[in-house]
Amino acid sequence: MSTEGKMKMPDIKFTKLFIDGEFVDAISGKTFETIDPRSGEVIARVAEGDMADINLAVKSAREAFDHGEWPRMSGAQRGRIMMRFADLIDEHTDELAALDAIDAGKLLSMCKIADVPGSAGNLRYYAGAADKIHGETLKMTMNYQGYTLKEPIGVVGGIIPWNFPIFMFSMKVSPALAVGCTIVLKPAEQTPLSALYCAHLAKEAGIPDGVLNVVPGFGSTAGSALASHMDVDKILFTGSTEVGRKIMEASARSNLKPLSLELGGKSPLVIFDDADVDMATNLAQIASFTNKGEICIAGSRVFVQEGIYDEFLKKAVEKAESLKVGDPFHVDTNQGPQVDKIQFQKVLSYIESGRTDGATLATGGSRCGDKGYYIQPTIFTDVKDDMMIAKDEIFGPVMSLMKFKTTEEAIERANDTKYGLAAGVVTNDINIMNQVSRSIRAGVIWVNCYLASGPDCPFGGYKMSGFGSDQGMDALDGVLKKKSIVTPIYKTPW
Ligand code: TXE
Repeated sequence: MSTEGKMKMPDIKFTKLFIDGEFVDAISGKTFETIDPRSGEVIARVAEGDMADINLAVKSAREAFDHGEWPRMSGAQRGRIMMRFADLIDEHTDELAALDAIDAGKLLSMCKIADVPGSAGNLRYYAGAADKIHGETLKMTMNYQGYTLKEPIGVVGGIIPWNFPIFMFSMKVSPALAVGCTIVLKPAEQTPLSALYCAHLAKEAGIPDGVLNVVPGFGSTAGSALASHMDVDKILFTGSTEVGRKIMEASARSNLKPLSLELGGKSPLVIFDDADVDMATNLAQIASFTNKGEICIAGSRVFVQEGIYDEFLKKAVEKAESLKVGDPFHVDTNQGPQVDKIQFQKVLSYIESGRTDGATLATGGSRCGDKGYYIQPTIFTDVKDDMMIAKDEIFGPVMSLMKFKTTEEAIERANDTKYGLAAGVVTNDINIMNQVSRSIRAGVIWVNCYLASGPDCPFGGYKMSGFGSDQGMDALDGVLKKKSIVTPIYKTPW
């Protein structure tokens, strides 16, 4: 792997918990390592929050919500501060992009053009909405009238994964800040660095102390303490279906806090005979290999109609083999390392299961090099719907290719999954387009594109992919509570 064109490595400035506007050590004094997936070496030691620190952070967020200025200032004022926060993120693009690249193995180039500006974009979108939150007037009966008031739900707990660290941070924090909630956010243990840097920028932007707290730590300690906390009014979670279930249990056992759960996926991409094969190949590559396949909306079940199957396979293999796997800081790299050793081994074991279950390896299938967590872009053919590689979320660069005959068959097989996060359809036939997009039970359907999104595009799963919504005005509703207020029209009869 060439080091030519390598970028300057980031300075690691923020490694402590951010509670009540200050960077502090964990009460236990413990720290944990965050690892560079290019080499397996330690980048930095980060303060390890657990239940005691979560308690402190929730106390601070509670105080800021119950008595502080943030929920009480006008939406326009909050919006102005959030705009400043967004500007600061833009100004620090190089540092933030490098932090996500080194912590998660993400392409530096993508972090610079997508993840970091997208995060500033999320803040700006909701900053613009902060002064446009209205209730309704209720006519009611002869003697009474009423109105609804949309109020911030309270203290929000955010628990986020490692595949889009800064972007997930902004996706959870932005709507909550806009409506006047206060927040305790637990970043993933693999990738705590950009969230801590953002906490520093939030303070610089003027977000009052206690409004945004960031507590790195492990899921079973810090995450679970947040999900079980009696003083947390809502959890916004993105992660595995398994942990989503644990968070529901924690809510049920504590204060029945409502949840928004954005969980796993195993999304289908359905390509019809009339598609332009080059375009379809590009879309399949984007769907399966973007962010090294570590993306919940990956379209890794690729169904191709029989008429173009052979041509598609040939081109898809050529394309996969042309991808350059290597240092994500290098400008020419297309795919970096998997986030950590656990993920790396998980992906390799799925590849092994594909082999033993009888699928045919068309390309890839092995690690790259002997250092770091790099895996070749991999394509399996002869995949049966009931094989593990076709059913489970692999979260790695593995495409399962399947042939189909009719539209009805494609729809049925595309829906034959416990998940329902996303889907893609590639065709020029408007009738097929309409039929397939209405028939697949998934939260977002891409027609002749894949992964295209924006802050105004609501996003949330069907089935075991969760419930609740990220992005769009729907995410605002998730952190608001609607209250009805009723008054007599005439003098009260009592
Ligand atoms: O996710 P976890 P992991 C899927 C993907 C991946 C698998 C495992 O298939 O291979 O999940 O990844 C916190 N109470 N996705 O293990 O465990 C944890 O600390 C409260 C899909 O990293 O779900 C982290 O902050 N919190 C996904 C967050 O939950 C807990 C993105 C996610 O971790 C907790 C990532 C607990 N008991 C993985 N246990 C997507 N939908 O995008 C863990 N956490």
